[in-house]
Amino acid sequence: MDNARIADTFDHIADLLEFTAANPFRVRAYRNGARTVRDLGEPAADILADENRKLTDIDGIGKDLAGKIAALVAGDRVPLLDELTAKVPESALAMMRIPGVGPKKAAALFKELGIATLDELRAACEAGRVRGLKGFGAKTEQTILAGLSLAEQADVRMLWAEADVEAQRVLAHLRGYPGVRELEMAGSYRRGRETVGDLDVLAVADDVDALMDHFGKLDDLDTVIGRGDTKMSVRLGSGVQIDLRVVPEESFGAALQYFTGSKDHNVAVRSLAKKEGLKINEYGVYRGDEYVAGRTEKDVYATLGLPLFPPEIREARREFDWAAAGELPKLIEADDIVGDLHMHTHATDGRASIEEMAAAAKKRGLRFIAITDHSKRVSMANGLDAARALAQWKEIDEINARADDGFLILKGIECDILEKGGMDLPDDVLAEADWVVASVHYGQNQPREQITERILGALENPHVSAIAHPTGRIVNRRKPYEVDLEAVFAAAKKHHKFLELNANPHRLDLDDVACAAAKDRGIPIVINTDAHSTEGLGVLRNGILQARRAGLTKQDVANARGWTQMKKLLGK
Ligand code: DGT
Ligand code: CA
Ligand code: CA
Ligand code: ZN
Repeated sequence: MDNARIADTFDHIADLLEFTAANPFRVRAYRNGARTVRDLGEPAADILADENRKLTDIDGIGKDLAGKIAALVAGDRVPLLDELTAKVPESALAMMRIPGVGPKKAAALFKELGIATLDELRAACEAGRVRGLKGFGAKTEQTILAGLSLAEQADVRMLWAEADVEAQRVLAHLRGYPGVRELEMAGSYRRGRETVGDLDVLAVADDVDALMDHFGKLDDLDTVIGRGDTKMSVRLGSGVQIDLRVVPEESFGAALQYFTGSKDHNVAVRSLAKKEGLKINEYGVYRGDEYVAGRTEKDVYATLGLPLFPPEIREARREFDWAAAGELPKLIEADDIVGDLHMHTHATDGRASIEEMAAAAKKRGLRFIAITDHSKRVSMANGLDAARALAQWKEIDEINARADDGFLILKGIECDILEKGGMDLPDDVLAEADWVVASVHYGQNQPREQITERILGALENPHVSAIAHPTGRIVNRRKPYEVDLEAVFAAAKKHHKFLELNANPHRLDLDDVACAAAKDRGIPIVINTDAHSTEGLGVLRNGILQARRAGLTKQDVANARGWTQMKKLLGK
């Protein structure tokens, strides 16, 4: 079992423990364990296999967790997990992922109303039966109903980043068969959508049957859903479905174009073909019965006078207008990014020191970073008060003074926007920072006017540089808070502020549509990782995909510039 799955298992155990009202310290031990394993940076199995090393040498891994990791790696059962699973129905667990429910409320719903499925929960809320429970009200019922649709969707769509792990594994496995001549992942995965329903892989092979046999030998294969002459579908243990299609060489480009989608994009392509007297399908482009193209995607689009659209913009939004005008944007790439302006250190809830974060960022090719630990309102994360923030910035000055490599660390902070409005730290403190990202972490259920006012207030503050994760949404888990984005755009524009595209695959906030809208209004986007560890810097690619889906170019992204240029944009 790999680190990600071990971490998921620990999170799952923590969920179950919470549901059964276990000791909170025990719950936290599993949560921390999950995080540690997820960020390990090398397979836990490798450490276990090395007789000179011990898992218990790692911070946060005690004897108990180490034993469970060993069991999971060996494929053994974990008795605690079996015990807990027997006590809590899986469907009841799904309830606690609904925003506003949580483990305690889920347990109450289960024990007192006998609600064990999302369907039953919806019915109970609609019938007004839930508001009678202690700790629940009519408002809770509404929140639950709103969250239910998200929870239901989360059951069927995985995050792109999760799909990526499986996609890379499947591609590597298929490449292991020597008779593969072409291999490409298509579908929503290739388009970089934030969530992916299933994986669609295309291949050209010397021997279709042999390739399918090989596909059937994938590690962690759960079921073969179906197998025909050209298509085979399987489900993995992780629940992911994969459709493999093996096509003739002369159809590969046409198939790749077709199965990359999106469906709406393809509908538009087909109607353009029709106007040209051509027919297009997954086998090729045809004039009557005559095959005219299909070997590559480029050929396919070229027969229609269209450019090779980057997959990320194939959503039937603006790509055809851009093509008609000959103005396809040159989309931003990861290498264009030179600074990362949102990350945490172990002063708050991060795991590494300032210098470790800087060294890791430098290794990734960045020229500058901002350290933005939490402010004191986020007490759970040991947020910084004025004195600690000032001390940290003094330390940063010293580190910068010692450095001889031109790498710059900005004195930053992720300052909370208080529930009642206003910033969590006084202006004279914020004035000492180079860079301030302002965040709404609390009071996310406030009415639209109130949340909007809070954010507008932050944008008016002369020391604030950007709004972090501006809508607060968590993909598949939590809807955006109510906010008037148009008003936020207008204020950001007026005060020369940036809006963040938070690259964490769970956030991706602003999303592609909102980023495109911000671009239209001339507001620079800053793509940040919000890393809590050195590995966390790697999520930049998720942000880049989302930015590309928004049609952003290097010019639209603030941190594709050096810090001097960024300051100019901020009017400093
Ligand atoms: P997903 O899996 O729900 O995240 O989204 P996709 O886009 O990967 O959709 P999927 O797996 O159902 O099909 C892959 C691509 O195949 C899709 O993006 C476009 C193409 N496709 C599938 N069915 C149709 C169809 O009925 N008409 C057209 N024009 N294209 C289709
Ligand atoms: Ca798909
Ligand atoms: Ca599919
Ligand atoms: Zn943060």
